[in-house]
Amino acid sequence: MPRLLTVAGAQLGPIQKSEPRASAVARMVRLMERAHQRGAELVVFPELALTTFFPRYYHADVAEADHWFEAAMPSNETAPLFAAAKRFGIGFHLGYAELTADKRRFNTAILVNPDGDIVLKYRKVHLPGHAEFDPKRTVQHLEKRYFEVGDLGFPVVRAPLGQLAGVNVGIMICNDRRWPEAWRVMGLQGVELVMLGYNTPSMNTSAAGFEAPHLRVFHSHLSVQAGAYQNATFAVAVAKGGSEDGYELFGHSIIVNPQGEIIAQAASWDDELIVADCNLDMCMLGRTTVFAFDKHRRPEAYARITAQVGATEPPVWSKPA
Ligand code: CDT
Repeated sequence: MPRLLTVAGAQLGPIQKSEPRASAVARMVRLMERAHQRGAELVVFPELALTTFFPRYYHADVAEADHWFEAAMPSNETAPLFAAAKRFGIGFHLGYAELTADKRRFNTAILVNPDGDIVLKYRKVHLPGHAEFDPKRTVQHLEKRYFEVGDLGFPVVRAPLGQLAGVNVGIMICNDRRWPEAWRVMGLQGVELVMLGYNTPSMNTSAAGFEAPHLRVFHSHLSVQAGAYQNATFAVAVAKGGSEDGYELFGHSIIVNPQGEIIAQAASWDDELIVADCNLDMCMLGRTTVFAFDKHRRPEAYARITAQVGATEPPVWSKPA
């Protein structure tokens, strides 16, 4: 019997600044119902799925942004998601801004099973953007202001999902997908399904230079497809899309197989489900051949990966005397 899991990516259209959480949650519950009708056993929602992508807004006092954060999970406002999971017998992945009891702030995502247990929690490690207001930018990207660097590493857990007794699942968030280190740390834990939510603007508005808009989607897909292939895992990469109060997010959610092929892709910038039957046995080909890590990896040659952060200049070549 193949190890089959039917997975849905639940892309969200824009969430305006004025849209209350209750409204976003109602949209998400509708997507869970439709996912269930289409046979999905797991629904993946985007990064910071309950609100607009608030790191574009500057608050001098960080605590003024706390209304964008969740101090409890579930809360009264998010409880309908947990109830829907139980009603439809479906697991879900949710990205949200987490405010801890001791006032620490993280960009977090969780995997919840149909019983309402939080099976896995991840806090974003690679925070893009900047910590201070940048007058040169047309849009701020203040993740470094509002969030601490995640302190949970890149955990993978073997958990029952759908009809399967155990699936190796991991979570990364948005910018993490661009970093091969994140994928490999999960690959080294035998991950079979990476869930990742993102909010990526269509334009790179950093003052550092022009980036052609069509390359933005290319780089996103390139990163997810390479990460999945090189670590022999499925990946579900789910976006918010469309214009949030005039700021465009590029959508293009995808599900990718362990060969790096896109097997489902969103075609709108609205609330949209993409669904794929994932045969997890497909992970075996890569991990027993080209990417049989135990046979082929050479960690003794990789010391720089953990010893060094920034790039250094190489030695200058000179002609032997
Ligand atoms: N949310 C998030 O991490 N967004 C970033 C934008 C960075 S611009 C290259 C991302 O990597 O998509």
